[in-house]
Amino acid sequence: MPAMNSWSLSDWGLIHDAGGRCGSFAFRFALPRPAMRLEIVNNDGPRSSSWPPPILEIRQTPDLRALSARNGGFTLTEVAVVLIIVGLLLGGVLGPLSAQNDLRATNETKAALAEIREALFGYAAAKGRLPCPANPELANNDVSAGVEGSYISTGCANLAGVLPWVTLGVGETDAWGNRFSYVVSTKFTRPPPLAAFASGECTGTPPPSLPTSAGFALCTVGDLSIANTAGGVGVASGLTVVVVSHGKNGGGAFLTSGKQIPISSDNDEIENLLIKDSATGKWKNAGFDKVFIKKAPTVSFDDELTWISTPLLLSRMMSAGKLP
Ligand SMILES: [Ca+2]
Ligand SMILES: [Ca+2]
Repeated sequence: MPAMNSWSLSDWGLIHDAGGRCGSFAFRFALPRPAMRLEIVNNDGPRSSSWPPPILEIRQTPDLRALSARNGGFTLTEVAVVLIIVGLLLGGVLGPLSAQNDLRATNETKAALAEIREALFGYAAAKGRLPCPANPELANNDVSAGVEGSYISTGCANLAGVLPWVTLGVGETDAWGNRFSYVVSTKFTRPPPLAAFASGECTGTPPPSLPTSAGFALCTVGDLSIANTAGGVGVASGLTVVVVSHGKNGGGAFLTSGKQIPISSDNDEIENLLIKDSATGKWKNAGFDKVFIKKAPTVSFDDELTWISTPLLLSRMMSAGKLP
């Protein structure tokens, strides 16, 4: 019989019994594997007078069943069982794989945030100030994308935007491809030497001397804070800078195109994103302005944050010899 590459009618005629007598009338089909040949048998035998003959049985002949077994052919029941097992295995494997991918992305983002924090310490030690946010709406093929915004003697023109990744020399995005939102406390963005304290800053008699190597003094305090939920308990206050990854859901994050992903409906996530102030046209922190939420992930909250407290920054500046 010629090799069969597809379903085809390979033979038809009479099937003889062991004694060589005519048995039944049959059509024989060859499947891609010879071992899986089927016969459609008319048990009425060759004497059948009707055409097409009544098909009474679809079967594999005994010798073909044996051949099928030797060649590893499968019955429908066996195939069904294998498919069920494969389905169970895939479900059991893909679920944990997805969870592992999420965990790896979260850990990569946490590591990126830790690196950003160190870069901010280094920048402050070198420049005597923290960098201004970058314009979040610039696509990353714009020469100004990722570069810190403008500032004057009193600090940054804009206090909220995205991390100035080019200025800091760190990665532009988190593990999900979204930019980090970045909000900084005004007083810590002033360039040294400081010309004058702000109103209410560093009061005392006699007034402290103005720092010459930093834009802030040991008595300067940041104005950003962290809570455990919107309107909830404070976690940290007097912060100089907050950096936010908007997590896997990316709600409110800026893409590398400069477009903002639609905001999440989670009230705690809303606290962490940026909105444009219609009055000033500047970006600012949404919800309670300058208050951010840090808490364990939930179904709708997956933001990752890092921040720098005032005492910690002052300590690093003293170690760097920038503050007395
Ligand atoms: Ca989020
Ligand atoms: Ca807020």
